[in-house]
Amino acid sequence: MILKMPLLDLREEDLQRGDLVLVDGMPLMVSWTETWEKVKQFQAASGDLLIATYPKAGTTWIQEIVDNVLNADNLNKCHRSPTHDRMPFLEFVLPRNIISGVDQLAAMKPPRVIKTHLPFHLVPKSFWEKNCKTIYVARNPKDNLVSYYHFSRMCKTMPEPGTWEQFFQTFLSGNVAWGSWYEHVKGWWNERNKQQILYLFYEDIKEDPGREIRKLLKFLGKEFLSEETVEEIVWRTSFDVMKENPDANYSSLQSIFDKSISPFMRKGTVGDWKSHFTVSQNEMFDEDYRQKMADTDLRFRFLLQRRQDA
Ligand code: PPS
Repeated sequence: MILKMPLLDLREEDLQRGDLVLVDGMPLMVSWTETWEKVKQFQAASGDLLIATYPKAGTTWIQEIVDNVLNADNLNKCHRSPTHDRMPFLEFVLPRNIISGVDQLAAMKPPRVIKTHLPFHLVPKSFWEKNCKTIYVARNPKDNLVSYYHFSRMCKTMPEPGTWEQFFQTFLSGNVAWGSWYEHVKGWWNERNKQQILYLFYEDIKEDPGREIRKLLKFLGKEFLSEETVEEIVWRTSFDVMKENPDANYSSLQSIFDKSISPFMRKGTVGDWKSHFTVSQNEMFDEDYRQKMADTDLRFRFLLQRRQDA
């Protein structure tokens, strides 16, 4: 059963930008902490699939790809409901506690596909006790930052981002919802070989979605999908097609998102940071990146060589 979000029940006064508070050391919107104990106690079931990302790293894209892969026998099933109802967001809380991710998941028969932005160390332990598979997508931090900035401007329940320069500094300090990008991507990277984690990169999917979908098929034990079906999934989950798909473009959250400020499906490219970063911001960022990434072999691509189909 799918427990749909009753979005029409939302009042404008419910949509206040929340301040951040620390939950187990991670900054989160204060209203989202109401279900935090339930999130921690969440019981994953064997076969549940976790999709984990830092915010704005390509979550919705990989969710749509995964749903297409799991419903490859009848791709129309991907239109059964919008993303947030098909694949609930574990730690999500609507204002006034109208519904939460844990409520939605409780009403859903396993195996479920579950979205989270939690850093590895805060993921409920039951996922690892039940040996659940996780797909993690990471995106280069410059584009991730830009996307996070525009999202914070248009999403009425995110903390106020301030100016571009202010948000740039806030992102570097890690005092954004779900915490530091650096800790997130490194935390998951360090665990990737200890649990069943497929670690993917936004830039790789952009460069060659068919290749990355085949990695996913192998991980999920579905290598038998035909080349033709993979090509169809690539097409169905391309930026332009998803942008027009009301079940995948978050148009159903129009009461929370102000698309006159920025659309959810904004640009979907690699390298948009170049049109935002000043020269001095870029130098500062590179130095900070160099220091914070000195203790890892995790590497990112900030630009793609090949022409993009964006
Ligand atoms: S969220 O709110 O954290 O779940 O957002 P998330 O889905 O992680 O990230 C949104 C960004 O992903 C881009 N996007 C895509 N890029 C390429 N192809 C496809 N199909 C696609 N779907 C979503 C979306 O445009 C956001 O990035 P920006 O850079 O802002 O455009």
